[in-house]
Amino acid sequence: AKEFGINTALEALGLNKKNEGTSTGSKSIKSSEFITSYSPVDGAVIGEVSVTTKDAYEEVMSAAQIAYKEWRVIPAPQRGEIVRQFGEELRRLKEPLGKLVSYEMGKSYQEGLGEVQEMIDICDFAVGLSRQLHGLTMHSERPGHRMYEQYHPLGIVGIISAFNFPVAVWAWNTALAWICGDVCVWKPSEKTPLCGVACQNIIAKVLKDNNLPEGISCLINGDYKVGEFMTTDKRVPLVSATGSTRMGRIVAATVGKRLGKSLLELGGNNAIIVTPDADVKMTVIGAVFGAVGTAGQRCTSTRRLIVHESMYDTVKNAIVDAYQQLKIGNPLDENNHVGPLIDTDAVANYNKALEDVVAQGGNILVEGGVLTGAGYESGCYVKPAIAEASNNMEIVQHETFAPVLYLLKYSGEVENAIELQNDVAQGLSSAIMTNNLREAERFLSHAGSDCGIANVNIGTSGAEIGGAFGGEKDTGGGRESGSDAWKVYMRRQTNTINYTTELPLAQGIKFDL
Ligand code: UN1
Repeated sequence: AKEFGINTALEALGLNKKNEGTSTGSKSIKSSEFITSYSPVDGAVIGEVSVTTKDAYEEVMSAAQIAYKEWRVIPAPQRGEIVRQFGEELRRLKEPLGKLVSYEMGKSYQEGLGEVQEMIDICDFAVGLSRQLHGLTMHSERPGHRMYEQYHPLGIVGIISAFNFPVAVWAWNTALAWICGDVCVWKPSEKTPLCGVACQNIIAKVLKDNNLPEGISCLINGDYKVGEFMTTDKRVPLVSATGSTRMGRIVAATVGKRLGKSLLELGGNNAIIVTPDADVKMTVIGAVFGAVGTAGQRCTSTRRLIVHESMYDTVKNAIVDAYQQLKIGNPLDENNHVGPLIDTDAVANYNKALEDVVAQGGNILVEGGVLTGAGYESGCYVKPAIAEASNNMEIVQHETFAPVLYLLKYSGEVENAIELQNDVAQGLSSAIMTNNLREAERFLSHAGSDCGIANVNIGTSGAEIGGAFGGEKDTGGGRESGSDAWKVYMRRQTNTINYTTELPLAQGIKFDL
């Protein structure tokens, strides 16, 4: 790691061997239990982050409650100015933060930088949005009455994020929530806690430079038990959670029980449909990046390739050829395409998927396997694999967070492919490769893809921040990031004002005194 400048990056981000994982901004709350962060790149210990105790959590909540009262009355464009400064700091620290993401999570340095770029982009988006938190005006049915709606902040927003996007997903949530007038408490994944501390250090400096109170951005750390502090807490009106469908069901039930709101961003089982009119070269680039990028650990990763029988052999051969070119190794070395999985549990899931697909009748086209020897000491490097399978196999229905791609065949019309693509529990991302306008439009129509994201001649991963991001069914239904996703971070109020000296009732009801 030294030769890739990791120590310099850690220093630039204010990280030490031991770091407090509970913070209200510039103030940290001490605790004696620590999580150790190991790099999947080389297995080395990067540092330790302390776990938030219940008492420390209470301190965080007090600070957040006080901060909210101050923050919510600062005009939104001025809150936008704070987010603008945060974006500037991210520009300044893009390289060290991108490097830390790559080293702690294992994605390629290019993708680490891409993640920080998503943070910068959402900040820019939020700054503009801070002057556009529009409500509608309506025409009242009563004379001399005015009716309109406005959006007010919600309060404390809890953010639970996953290891695979250890910094960007927090930024999508928090940048919008801040301009909306909310304060945020973030629990990063216990697998990438240093990314959390690094981000908190960056925003803490901005808040301090602007003399803002402690509590606008808070950090807590630990496993699901620390997450439960927030999901069960009535003081947290919105919990935004990214992770597995299993986790999302628990969060939704717990938050729902107290009638809180949850924003869920859960698993995907994303497919690319390849029709007879597809451009094969584009298909290969989109599918390979989608399947092996981030070592198959994006919720938007391509898991299934649904290929028309007339194209099947051509596409199969081209993809298998492309897999032979893949270089697997240290993700900080820009010559490599594929880095490690997050940990050895993920490697076990990968192995299990490859066993299962064979047991369920699949045919391995590109052999998988765990790499050993020099450069692979962490035990987390695996070979991206491809299996011919059918959609109804249990393993194909399941999201395995690893670079395993299933090749499926369809015949006849594009509707048959759409049916296969929709026939899974998840509904996040989908794509079609075609130069045929009719096929593309059928895929995008009411009767087309049932996913939150549907792309034409682009793969399933790598969405821009400007659109609403999220999906249906087992993906949880939440939308984050662009478009009007900001509305979930606010409460809507309908206002009717009578400027006459009469008091007519709605619906023409007569009530004379
Ligand atoms: C995720 O995997 O949780 O669309 C988020 C993409 C990225 C975000 C993925 N912009 O692949």
